[in-house]
Amino acid sequence: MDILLGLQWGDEGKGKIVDFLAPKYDVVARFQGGPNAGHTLFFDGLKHVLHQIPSGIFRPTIQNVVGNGVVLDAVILKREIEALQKLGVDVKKSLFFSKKAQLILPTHRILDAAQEKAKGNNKIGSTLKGISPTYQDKIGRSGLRLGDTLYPNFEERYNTTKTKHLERLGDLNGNASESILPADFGQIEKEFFAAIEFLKEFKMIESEYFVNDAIKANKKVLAEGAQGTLLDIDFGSYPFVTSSNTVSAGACTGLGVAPSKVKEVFGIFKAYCTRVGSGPFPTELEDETGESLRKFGGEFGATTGRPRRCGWLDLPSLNYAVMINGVTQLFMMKADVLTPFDEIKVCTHYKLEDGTITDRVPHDIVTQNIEPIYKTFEGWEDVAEGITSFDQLPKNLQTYIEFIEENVGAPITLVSFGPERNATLMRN
Ligand code: 2SA
Ligand code: MG
Repeated sequence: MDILLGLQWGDEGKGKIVDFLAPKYDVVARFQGGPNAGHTLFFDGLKHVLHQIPSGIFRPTIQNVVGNGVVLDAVILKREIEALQKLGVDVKKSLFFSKKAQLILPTHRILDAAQEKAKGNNKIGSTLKGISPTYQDKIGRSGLRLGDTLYPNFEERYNTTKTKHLERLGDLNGNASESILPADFGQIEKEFFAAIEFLKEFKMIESEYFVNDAIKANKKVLAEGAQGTLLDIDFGSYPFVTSSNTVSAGACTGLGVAPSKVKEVFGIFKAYCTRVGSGPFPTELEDETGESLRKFGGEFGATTGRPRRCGWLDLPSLNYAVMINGVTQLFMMKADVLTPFDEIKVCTHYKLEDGTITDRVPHDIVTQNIEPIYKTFEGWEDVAEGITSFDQLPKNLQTYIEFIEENVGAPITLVSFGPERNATLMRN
């Protein structure tokens, strides 16, 4: 099994790369996250955003697995599936769900919003898709799983869970007298149960057996990460993180595949940085340069449409991500977005509040006021589409790439300089 994941705060371009690599794989599997993800694919002049469905879905020979580590919103999933069916994708044939995937209930979404509201100025900037409350129930051992929908007592279990959620909601808004549920909640529930019935027509499987059988049969499996390493529940800038393990180890627990079965770990990063939601971002540019990055890079949330915060590449955090994930190959995305700039900066070290200069990420990154130390590079001209070798890249871009490789200790084997499949250079 190979793993592909983001090394920054998500939105590195995983959707494009899975789609690009897909012909080499038989199985593409998601292992964590849920509808908070937005994986954007471009082809034939068409843009398509996937949220919960693996990015191999557009290739008819690939089996796409939603693993046990994922949290699923049935209503959003139904919509996603119907949109794909309209495009002629045979979803019923090629999509498989783990019976162990956790279900996002309508009250989880409402709880997410209430939790954020209760945090006030310290809100996480969640996507409000119910991710955190659903993982809380998973870890609290009271969640409902997709396989539970197959039993006659599902509705009863749903109602028990809902009652607990209403109590929590009451606590969160100080037991205010106004109703804690939206007026149309009855309709929302109806849609939820309709979506559950709809999903029963799809393949619900014991995905850990499915994936391990595939590996045993010498099929090639690609685990597709969502969000990014710096949003990992353990290693991200806690508490400004998502609620799952986004790192390579998460692929093992989120699919039931042993570490000894992992071969390549592909780490994707943008030639600069973006972050959506709250939390520390040492190289953030809150000026015209940041504005230009957002404009040239089209940096808006694929799920929520929120403008993304933008800044220069951050090597201490990239290094950290390479270490935690055991990255074997680096993929650099969006090199074309930097072409309008005469000067490009890269943060090589952090200066901490006490004056210490370090290339390591401090545990208290959330409370430290970090000053990035930059090295400046000259900009590069446009990259021609269809190039086939590293030498054909602009010289200054070659210098930039070589500098990153030297400082991060993993080879950059793929460079992407546009959204289309042919704006991609493989170096081996
Ligand atoms: P959540 O909803 O509980 O997972 O939010 C917690 C934090 O994780 C961030 N997060 C993301 N960051 C980047 N991209 C994500 N996916 C969408 C996209 C996001 C969007 O592809 O653009 O459309 O806004 C994603 N999902 C979660 C989130 O911003 C919080 O900081
Ligand atoms: Mg995204």
